Amino acid sequence: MSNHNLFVALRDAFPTDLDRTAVQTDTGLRYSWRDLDRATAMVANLLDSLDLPPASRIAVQVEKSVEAMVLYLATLRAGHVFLPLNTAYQSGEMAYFIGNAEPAVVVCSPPNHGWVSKIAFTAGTQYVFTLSEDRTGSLLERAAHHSDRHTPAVRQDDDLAAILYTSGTTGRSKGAMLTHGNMRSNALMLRDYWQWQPHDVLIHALPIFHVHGLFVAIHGALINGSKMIWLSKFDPKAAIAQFSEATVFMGVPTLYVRMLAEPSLTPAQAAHMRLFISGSAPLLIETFSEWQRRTGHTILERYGMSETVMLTSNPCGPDARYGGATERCGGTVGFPLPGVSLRVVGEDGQALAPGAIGGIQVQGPNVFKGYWRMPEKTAEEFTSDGFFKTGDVGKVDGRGYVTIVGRSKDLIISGGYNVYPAEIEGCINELPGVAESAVVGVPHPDFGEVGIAVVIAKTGATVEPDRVIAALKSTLANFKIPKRCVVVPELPRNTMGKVQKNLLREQYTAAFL
Ligand code: MLC
Ligand code: AMP
Repeated sequence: MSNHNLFVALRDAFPTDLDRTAVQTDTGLRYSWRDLDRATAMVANLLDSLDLPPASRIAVQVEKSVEAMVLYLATLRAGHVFLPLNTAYQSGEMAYFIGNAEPAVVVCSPPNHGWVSKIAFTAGTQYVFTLSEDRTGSLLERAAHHSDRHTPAVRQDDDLAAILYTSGTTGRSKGAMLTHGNMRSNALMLRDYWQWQPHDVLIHALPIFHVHGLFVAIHGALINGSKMIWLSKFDPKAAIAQFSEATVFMGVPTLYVRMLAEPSLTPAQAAHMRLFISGSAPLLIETFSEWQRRTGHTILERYGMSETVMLTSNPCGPDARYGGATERCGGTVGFPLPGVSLRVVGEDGQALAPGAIGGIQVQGPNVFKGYWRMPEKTAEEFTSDGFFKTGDVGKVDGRGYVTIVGRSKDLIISGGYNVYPAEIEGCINELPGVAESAVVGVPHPDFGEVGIAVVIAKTGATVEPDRVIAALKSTLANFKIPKRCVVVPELPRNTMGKVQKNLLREQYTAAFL
């Protein structure tokens, strides 16, 4: 029986010369391919020694470091299921994720050990380790006692590799279950579609708790045996300075906007680069065109989701499936990737003709297995013929280019992070004196889109906008906090009594411009 463990596919792609540099960090560290192999073996052996049930969840909320990536790879290697958590999540949010996923192991930053371990042990977690970005903490201390050789656990395509929590439009977050097959097929396909070469060097500037930084970027480099230049935190000057040593950059639009503000961004500085990729949020055509003007490079925009990894991409080279098209068409997210079926459907679920706007549905080896312990929710999100309803609204033109024009899900994408208004409104509505609230997304020059909270006070009560914001800051991850709060006498409603968020969006559309 062959081993379909994603780790094996990544490990098989390591270069023959294992002493070459695999990762070089902005803190001056250098890791060879052999270092990655040995370190992942040691952590995998530690996990094996804990005698966990197969496919245990390993929940991780730590600062970005190469060791955090090693922990991810070691989790795959040991056959467990990785559950990455945004470092901005606070205790209420963490209690939900840990309670819902019931991880056997939780790894957190040393300063958070007190409150995180309390939550974890209450939820039945057996082991809580710490891992700091400076390579200290109990995880590595314990791993140091283990062998640096390890035989990867045998896993099949359908076995779980990771759970990514995505917030729900109503109710709580859902854990998207991704399999070894989902991720391996996507990584191998992108290797060809984006024409990765072994001499490529990726600037890794994104956080590693979401699909973009954790899967697209890391798998992309590893499955090509390509080196990574690792930035612990995105800094536009530092990223641009690395262009002369690198060939591939991946970012959310905010990263491109911030780099465009730097005078050091010039065609000469970008001359060594091969490919700039953008995704996770809409890339404004202004940013796309300005980047072309300032660097001579055309950004390749692609589209994906936690539930599906990558779905569509503008071409890197000629795409034979679309008459050899090579144009990276700004404002579009390109073509469905090889192996991905994408259709646009109307209200009645029937496929629409080219150019017509409707709901985007997808099918392919990359599409997830379902939501963790939510069979009904999973069934709702798939059609009877097996297509996943993305919740994005778009169209496909006559040439095959897909454009996303909106979302049917009530979602704000701020700097590449998803913020669900329902969750924020739920918190605001609990505050003293609040009768009701509506959170809407409005354009923002840096984050693309940010939330504004529109609040109604109860009769006779006074609600201070600053207090609303302060109260939210104490319970929610910082990127979810609305950038403004206004208290108004009433909300616009339709004849059914439903709040007309489109009118609120229009009213506040220029609030940050
Ligand atoms: C930070 N802040 C944000 C924010 N990030 N506010 C709104 N939206 C965001 N994305 C706020 C903080 O709350 C804080 O506010 C202030 O900005 C400064 O915080 P910071 O941590 O210093 O910010 P910074 O480091 O500048 O972070 C900005 C950023 C980061 C753009 C670098 O948000 C980022 O890395 N975004 C990438 C997200 C990502 O990887 N998405 C991929 C999802 S996968 P205050 O008030 O506290 O001072 C996906 C699928 C796919 O979508 O297709 O890829
Ligand atoms: P997440 O659930 O965090 O993985 O976010 C996925 C969502 O991000 C998708 O459903 C889209 O709404 C959005 N998204 C990803 N890439 C793009 C893109 N290139 N353009 C517009 N929206 C995007």
